[in-house]
Amino acid sequence: MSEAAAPAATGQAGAQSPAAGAPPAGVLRDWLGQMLVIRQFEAESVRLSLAGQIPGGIHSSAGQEAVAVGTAQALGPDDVVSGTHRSHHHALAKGLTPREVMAELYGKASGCAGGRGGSMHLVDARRHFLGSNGIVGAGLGLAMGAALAMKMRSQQTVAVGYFGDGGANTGRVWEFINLAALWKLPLIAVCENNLYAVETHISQAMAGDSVAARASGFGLPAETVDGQDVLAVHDLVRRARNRALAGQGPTFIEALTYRYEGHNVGDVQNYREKSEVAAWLEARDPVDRLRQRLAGLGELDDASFTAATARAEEVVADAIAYAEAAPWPDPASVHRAWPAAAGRP
Ligand SMILES: Cc1ncc(C[n+]2csc(CCOP(=O)(O)OP(=O)(O)O)c2C)c(N)n1
Ligand SMILES: [Mg+2]
Repeated sequence: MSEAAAPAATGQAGAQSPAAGAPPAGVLRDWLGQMLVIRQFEAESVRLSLAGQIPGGIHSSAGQEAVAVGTAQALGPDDVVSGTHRSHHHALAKGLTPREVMAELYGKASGCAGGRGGSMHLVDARRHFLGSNGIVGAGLGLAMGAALAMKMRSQQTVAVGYFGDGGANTGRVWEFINLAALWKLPLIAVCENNLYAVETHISQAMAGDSVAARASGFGLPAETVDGQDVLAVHDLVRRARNRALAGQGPTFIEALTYRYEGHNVGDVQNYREKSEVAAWLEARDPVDRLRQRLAGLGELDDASFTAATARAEEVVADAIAYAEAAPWPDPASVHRAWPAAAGRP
């Protein structure tokens, strides 16, 4: 399998000089801030769901922040992103505001989908976020369709389609990969391999050496990346985007990552040991690793990290206050399929 259950420490603690071509410290501090906002957003969305404030299902992305931020930061503003059922991090990293996303979780009119969708139907056409998606593996097909449109229109843009290790065990994912490779579409397929599909560990569900190895049979570049290392993700997506813009077609990325919460709110998690979660937090946490990298460069002290954490808490508290005060959708508008708030592609 792609990854043993017990993680090896691969952090960059103690690094003393910036890697060649690495973004400047100010940029990395911004990425850290984004990851802290996502982490806090997820903690609060789980808390509010348990408290009955948020209707519908919530799938926390805590632990997977570096995949979303590293990917989004390698994209241009007109590049398209298509998500999964676990997509708060994808949406926030693509530029949807915590206010818009939190209001959508609450079902309020000022949510990014006008309160019609909730967590699994986040959408923002103006920011080219095609949406979270409750159908496992399907979001990649939307990204593939967007990539086909881009190619037909000779646009200098790419489409990113996310899916999970569970999605990689569905036939549709490989139908999309097959056509994207055949037609050399500007698609970046990002598999977030967090080791679990609901309660099933990947070792019980997936044949072969890795998801990337499976993908390479379709004749496209397929790489595995440490999804807890935001710089590694960013570098790989940047290269994939350059390939796509040069007309060289799609790239397949398997990002090795981990979810700290259960599959969804309410999951009692009797299929894994608490020690496994603790080991990932201890050795591979993406927030901590970026913090350690910046600290090793002399670019982040403890007080600055504490201040960044406090800022993230403020941003999310403001989003919750905004969502709670926001109006409900007008029942008279229920016949409209696409609320104005979501924009039109
Ligand atoms: C087509 C389809 N089959 C089954 C489900 C039920 N389901 C929801 S999430 C999930 C597992 C997804 O696992 P993975 O793709 O690894 O994503 P993760 O939850 O780990 O982010 C399943 C089977 C679904 N939503 N859609
Ligand atoms: Mg999974």
